[in-house]
Amino acid sequence: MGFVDYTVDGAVGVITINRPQALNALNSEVLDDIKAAFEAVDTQAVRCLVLTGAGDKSFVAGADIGEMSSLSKAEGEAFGKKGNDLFLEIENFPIPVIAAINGFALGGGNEIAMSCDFRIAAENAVFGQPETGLGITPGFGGTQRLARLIGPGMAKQIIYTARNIKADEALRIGLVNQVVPQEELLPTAKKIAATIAGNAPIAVRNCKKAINEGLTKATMAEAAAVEEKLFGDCFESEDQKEGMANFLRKKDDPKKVKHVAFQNR
Ligand code: CO8
Repeated sequence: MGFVDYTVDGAVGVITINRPQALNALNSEVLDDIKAAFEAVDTQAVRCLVLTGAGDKSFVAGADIGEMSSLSKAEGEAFGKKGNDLFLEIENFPIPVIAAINGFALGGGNEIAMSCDFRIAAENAVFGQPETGLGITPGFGGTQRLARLIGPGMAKQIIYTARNIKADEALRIGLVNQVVPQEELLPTAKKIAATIAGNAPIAVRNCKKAINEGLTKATMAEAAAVEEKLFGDCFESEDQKEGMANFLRKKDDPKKVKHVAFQNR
């Protein structure tokens, strides 16, 4: 895929948006390549993904302003839908996706990061929704995901002012989970991904579904029902049987404790 690289290390996959000459800005072709990369992931063998940008300056500096500059109303709506459809696919991707933010995450860059399960940032990361300064609204989910992540008041201030924020502020307001030096970014994200990949894959997937689907429900009772169903489903898995048997063996005889190599079934 032209603008995207994909590598696999054990059960962890790394998808790298690779258009550094334009700070990894998202044009239609890049969006198509990201979509193809996600669709090519073997979600049985790979249990967690890291999404990052090529180079040490930019994660993604937004949607491609050159491509957007001459769009008609209908074309603008279609371009927004193309991004939104892809970012929904990422948000609902069956295995977790961690954004490793290695620099600018502006506009569509912040929006693709927010469609991931959580975000780890390098110290040089810069976040923002510059759209109102360009005469548009955030169009790849920014008005929706930013408000849900950091609360409507903080999201409105960031979006209306089009002000960029640095990594420390992003950490303080809950946009990212952790900030690390640039050289530690990928190793940190991959280490977290490997920890996730070591846990029971069906349980991890069901946790992702339970949190995502539960948040769409209007009442806690409806959300709890989502959790109950996914919790119940785990009891059909071999991994639940082995995971719990391992704990019980350990109670009988601590020497019987072993690392559970979950089988994803
Ligand atoms: N689109 C296209 N090209 C870009 C973009 C971009 N978003 N960002 C950077 N580039 C290009 C530059 O044009 C430049 O190319 P060239 O070398 O050919 O001139 C190259 O990348 C390097 O950039 P700079 O020389 O500008 O690098 P600086 O270090 O001086 O500045 C910045 C870095 C501050 C990140 C600066 O490039 C910048 O402000 N970029 C634009 C950031 C931005 O406004 N992003 C938001 C775009 S809007 C958006 O994402 C909306 C999403 C929803 C769309 C919905 C559709 C309807």
